[in-house]
Amino acid sequence: MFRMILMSVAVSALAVPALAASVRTELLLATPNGPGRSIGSVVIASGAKGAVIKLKLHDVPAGEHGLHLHENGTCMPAAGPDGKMVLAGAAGGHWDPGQSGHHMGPAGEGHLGDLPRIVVVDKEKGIVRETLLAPRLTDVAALKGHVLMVHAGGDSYSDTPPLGGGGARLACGVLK
Ligand SMILES: [Cu+2]
Ligand SMILES: [Zn+2]
Repeated sequence: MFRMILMSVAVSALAVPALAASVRTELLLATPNGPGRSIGSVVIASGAKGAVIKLKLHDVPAGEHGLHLHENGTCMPAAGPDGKMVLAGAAGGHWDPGQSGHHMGPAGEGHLGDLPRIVVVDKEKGIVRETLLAPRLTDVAALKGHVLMVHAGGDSYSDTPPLGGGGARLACGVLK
């Protein structure tokens, strides 16, 4: 009996590191010269029902903002298809390991990087204090090296209109 208890303790101790995976980043304003001032930090941890995203942000303009994982690990500006500079454009498009090609929001079957939009609760200080659940993100360690992006506008959770993910890129951070 005693040996069985010891064994089960050993097994659960081994299982803990995988369950406790987390990644984090500091979100920096996207500027024409690259990453600028910090607007706060985000931690993404694995949970029983998916990834748990904890945001502590400040100085975010009032309203709703699209939130996504983007494919690349850089927040530098880059030229868009029309040759014009796009803030944080080098981060690429929404992370889409399943190659769905569709923006369908956190409950859809499109980009895996489509996360719930965020809402500013204190308009004066631009405070965001949210804990969001992303049920489709089961492997948090796989997010490392991708970018977390906050957009200037809200997210339509659909492909139409184009740039329904929130338009311009407001702030960006590489997940570590
Ligand atoms: Cu985005
Ligand atoms: Zn998307």
